[in-house]
Order: sequence, then structure tokens, then C-alpha cells
Amino acid sequence: MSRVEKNKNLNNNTDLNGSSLKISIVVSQWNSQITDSLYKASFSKLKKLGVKTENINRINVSGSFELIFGCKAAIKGNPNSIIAIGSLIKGETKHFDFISNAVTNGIKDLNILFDIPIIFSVLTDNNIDQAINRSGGKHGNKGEEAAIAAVEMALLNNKKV
Ligand code: DLZ
Repeated sequence: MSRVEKNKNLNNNTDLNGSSLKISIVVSQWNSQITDSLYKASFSKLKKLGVKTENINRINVSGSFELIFGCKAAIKGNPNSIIAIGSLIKGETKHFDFISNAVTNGIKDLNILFDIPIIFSVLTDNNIDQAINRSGGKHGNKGEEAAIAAVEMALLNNKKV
């Protein structure tokens, strides 16, 4: 069984109804071949879950490091949830580690500070092949999983449980 088939999110989301939701997707332009595939999968899954096209707002930022500020900008539009999309690919220096840690912590902080769930859809891969495999290749598309999480978390927040 593949990793995608094992993922409970991808097997059990028929009851999710996103028709009342407004979702922002913040997209890093670094490794845009990967981030565009993630975005397209997120967009398409949100539509399948009932989110209206006019309620899906895309915001582009230059790199994954800028996702934090991009999400802060998205928060001003008061969406029900936000998906942060990026692709970090390890190079020869420590830049990858610094940016990976910064963006993970930054988005974690925003989740603590604000009452809007922010879904982490940032791939952190050793090479481009790993990134391709996770953005529409043999390990599925993490953008699709992010869309499901965005709807699930927005509906959870609406219930205010
Ligand atoms: C500088 C940089 C490097 C080396 N690698 C990536 C990457 O693999 N993925 C990514 O999203 N961004 C990368 N960046 C750009 C930084 O995220 C950021 O845009 C710049 O450091 C400017 O703040």
C-alpha cells in the first residue's frame, strides 16, 4: 500500500463541506514548478470540498522565508484558514536549515497568536526528485492534503469546541 493510500485524510473527507468558507493560499515563488503544482492541487481539492472560486484568494511571496509575512498579510482579509505553500530544497550551505526552521517556527507562532488556522504545506526536500514525488508524483500531492486540513481546521474553528 502506498503512503497516499495509507493517509486517513485522503480516504475520509466526503463529509467535509467548505461552501461557507473563505480560504487564502500564500505561495512562495522559489522552486515555482513545485509550488505551482502544490497550489493547483490545493485549489482543485478546495473546489471539490465546496469552496467557491471567489472565496479562494492567492497571495504570492518571493521565497519560503516570506511566507510568514505573507500569512500575516492574508490574516488581514479574515479568511477561515490559510495554506502556506513553499518548497525548500537542500543546497550545499546551511541556508536550508535556517530558512526551514524560521518558516516552521514563524507559522507555528502565527497559529498561536491568531485565531485563524494556518496549514503548513512547505516541502523540505534533499533534492528536486523528492520534491517532485511529493507534489504530484509517487508520494501524492501534499497540496491536496493541505486543502483537506484547511477545511477541517476551519470547520473545527467555526464550531469553537
Ligand atoms: C535563498 C533561498 C535559498 C538558497 N533556497 C530557497 C529554497 O530552496 N526555497 C525557497 O522557498 N526559498 C529559498 N531561498 C529564498 C528565501 O526563502 C528568501 O526568499 C530569501 O532569503 C529572501 O528573504
